[in-house]
Amino acid sequence: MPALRTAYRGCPFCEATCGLALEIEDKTIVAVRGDRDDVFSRGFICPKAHAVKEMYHDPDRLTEPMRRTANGWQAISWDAAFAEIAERLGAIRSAHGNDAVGVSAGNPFVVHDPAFLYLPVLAQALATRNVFNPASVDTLPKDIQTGLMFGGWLPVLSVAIADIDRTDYLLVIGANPVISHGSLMTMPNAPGRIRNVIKRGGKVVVIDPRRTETAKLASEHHFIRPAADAAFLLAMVQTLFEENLIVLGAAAGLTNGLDTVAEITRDFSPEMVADYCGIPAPTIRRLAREMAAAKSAACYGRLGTCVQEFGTLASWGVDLLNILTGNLDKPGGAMFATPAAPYRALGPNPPFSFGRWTSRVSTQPEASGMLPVSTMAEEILTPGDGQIRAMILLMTNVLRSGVNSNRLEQAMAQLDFLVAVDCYINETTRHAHLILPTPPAAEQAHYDFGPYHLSVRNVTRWSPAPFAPAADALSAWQVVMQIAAPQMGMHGMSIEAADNVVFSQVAASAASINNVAPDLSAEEIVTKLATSVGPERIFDMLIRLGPYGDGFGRRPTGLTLDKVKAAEHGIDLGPLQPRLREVLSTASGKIELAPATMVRDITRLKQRMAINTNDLLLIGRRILRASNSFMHNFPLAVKGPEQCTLQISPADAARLGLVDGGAARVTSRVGEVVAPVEVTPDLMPGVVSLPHGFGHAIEGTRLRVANVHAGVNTNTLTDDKAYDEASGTAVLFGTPVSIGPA
Ligand SMILES: Nc1nc2c(c(=O)[nH]1)N[C@H]1C(S)=C(S)[C@@H](COP(=O)(O)OP(=O)(O)OC[C@H]3O[C@@H](n4cnc5c(=O)[nH]c(N)nc54)[C@H](O)[C@@H]3O)O[C@H]1N2
Ligand SMILES: Nc1nc2c(c(=O)[nH]1)N[C@H]1C(S)=C(S)[C@@H](COP(=O)(O)OP(=O)(O)OC[C@H]3O[C@@H](n4cnc5c(=O)[nH]c(N)nc54)[C@H](O)[C@@H]3O)O[C@H]1N2
Ligand code: SF4
Ligand SMILES: [Mo]
Repeated sequence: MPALRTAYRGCPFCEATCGLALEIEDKTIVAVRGDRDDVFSRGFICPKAHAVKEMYHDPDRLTEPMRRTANGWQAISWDAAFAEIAERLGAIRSAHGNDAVGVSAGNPFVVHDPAFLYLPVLAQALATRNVFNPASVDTLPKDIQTGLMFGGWLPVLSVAIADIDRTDYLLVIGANPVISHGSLMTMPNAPGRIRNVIKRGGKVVVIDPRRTETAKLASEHHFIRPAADAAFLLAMVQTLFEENLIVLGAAAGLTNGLDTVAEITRDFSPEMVADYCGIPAPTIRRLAREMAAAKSAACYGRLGTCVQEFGTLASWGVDLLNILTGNLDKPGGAMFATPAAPYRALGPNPPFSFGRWTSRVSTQPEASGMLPVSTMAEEILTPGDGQIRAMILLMTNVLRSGVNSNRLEQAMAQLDFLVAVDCYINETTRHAHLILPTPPAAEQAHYDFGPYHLSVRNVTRWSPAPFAPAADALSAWQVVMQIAAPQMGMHGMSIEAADNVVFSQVAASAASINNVAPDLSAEEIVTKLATSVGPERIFDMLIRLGPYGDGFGRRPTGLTLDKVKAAEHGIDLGPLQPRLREVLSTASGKIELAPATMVRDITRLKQRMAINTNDLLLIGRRILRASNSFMHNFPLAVKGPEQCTLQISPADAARLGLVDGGAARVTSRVGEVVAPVEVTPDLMPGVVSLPHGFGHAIEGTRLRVANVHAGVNTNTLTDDKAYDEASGTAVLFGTPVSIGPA
């Protein structure tokens, strides 16, 4: 009889960090359950957790490097693949300069895989400005807003989080955590936590153009016109000023620019914005008064306030409300997590970098060293100095996730050299010259580094690998190091040796800030961590240097990675703690309430409000059982009724001659799709919704399950010329479309 065992591991498939208990029989995962003893998730999981099993056993998943040849895909050795990459990248860089090679990291690379720690190594090795990552798809407005208001070099990891477990009033705008399970807000069991706010006697209000699954659990929901959030939130702030409801709380004495905010919001009274938003003025006033009167309150905005025409202004509005109702840094308000392995222990905290350079073609600003993904296609397609001629894709299916995918497809097909670190031959990787597969979550250890910076409770947990990977398998960080090392002049060095060089620099940077003890040297860090390697060594260092850490022996009862590993269900480090003064790192030492970027962008908002069109607007929708594009090859994720439908309100359907179950032709400035119609009162009139990540069943992929549940690709419709101009973020929600029966 094969041995039965239970392996505990965090679920890697979103930011919620749920603990899993995998039932394993020999080499087979027989069941995926929630770990009831997990200190944070307490047994909760969502259907995506089963993807650990489905992916591990997926016969379409690649396990060895593949090379595209005239006769199809051929397996090649890792050595041959790395030799070809070193040579081709070297040649392209010497002929065309460093910016000729671009790097784009996808969602799994930064969420599931510890290799994200090595993205800066690769970017530095290539010395390219053309670096894209998921934050440059979905987070830039929040990142830039947080950076400009609070400072710090990696603001995406210092976002103020709604303290949902203690709040009396939660305003959710443009997020659907009941399906997404939260983003920039780490909270296992989002549905339970939302219900608990109401059970405690609190209130949850949802503002969304769709009556979402979250809206259905909430106390109250209001439809809003897509991209009207900035105007709506500024009108709430205007009410606070007009009715003398401003309280600064923990931010008192720590703000600049309050008068500017007062002046700007004068032009955004509820009466002035009501028509544009689709929310009556008395409702806007009431919500502002309620939020001000609540014992504690927090406003939480996510994708709906980011991937839209006024993402930076909307993100600004979210935190203005949190600050000006006195809820910043207050239990039950908007607080900052205190992670066990803080990014700030990596070294000095340079100022937030924004607009140090701009993209070559459409001059979009850099933020924290990355460029908006909206610029990728034009940077590849537009000839001239600095044109991208080679790309390294790190777990991203950009031809399904990127804006205006037909244009991106043209771009990918034209590259001189395309390398994909990926384990599928999908819509994007089929264009690659080389595909380098790395082990799935079931064969990989992990630490939820990013999510714990954004967590509603301070916790820590190590995820060991349930299975050992094959002897010749390489983890993504090793693949990244093998690509980077020759470009840094480290030819022929072993991965371990190259990693030692990198780590000695990391340790020197960390030691330079003396956050534990002045006598802690880089040598001591390197010596004490000499037996480990890779991401694990960096996590160990950060934990030991972090606020709960052992300080490399100086605080003997403190945490080390070994202690974290020993607690297989995680360690609870308690509720969020006030820490505004520690987090705040602007040049002035104050919260900048009115950064110039936002003040300038107000003119554009006013112009848009003046020419408000009645276009039909397309927004997105996430599906419960799959993450973005890559789970559609798992039978559990796609079984049942068609999920990729065009949702439309009964009024619009009648007006346009569409019937439920029929087909609609949807056309935008850049493309067209034909999608099945789902008529539902859950959509605001004037708004339609399609999920993203679909549109499979094309020639040349190896996705046998996805291809029979193909759906349509909504990013055929999204427009790469539509930006949130303050951040360069592509508009994914709010694309004008025309629709008719097909
Ligand atoms: N219209 C519209 N477009 C959107 C969105 C939207 O809401 N609407 N959402 C956007 C958002 S928020 C994001 S983050 C992006 C996400 O877009 P992407 O970052 O492109 O994510 P996926 O589409 O899931 O593609 C993940 C890729 O990683 C590979 N992969 C997955 N797991 C592993 C693994 O363990 N190992 C290896 N080697 N490879 C793996 C998969 O094969 C796939 O190619 O999409 C964006 N696009
Ligand atoms: N099941 C599942 N979970 C996921 C993912 C997935 O694909 N599937 N993807 C993961 C990723 S990569 C991310 S980034 C997170 C995203 O997490 P969320 O942001 O919570 O996810 P969305 O469902 O995109 O929620 C955005 C909401 O904004 C609404 N919206 C659209 N336009 C507007 C607008 O102009 N204003 C307002 N107020 N609302 C608007 C949409 O109707 C939607 O309800 O989810 C993660 N979790
Ligand atoms: S909510 Fe996120 S972390 Fe939890 S089981 Fe689902 S996908 Fe995994
Ligand atoms: Mo995302």
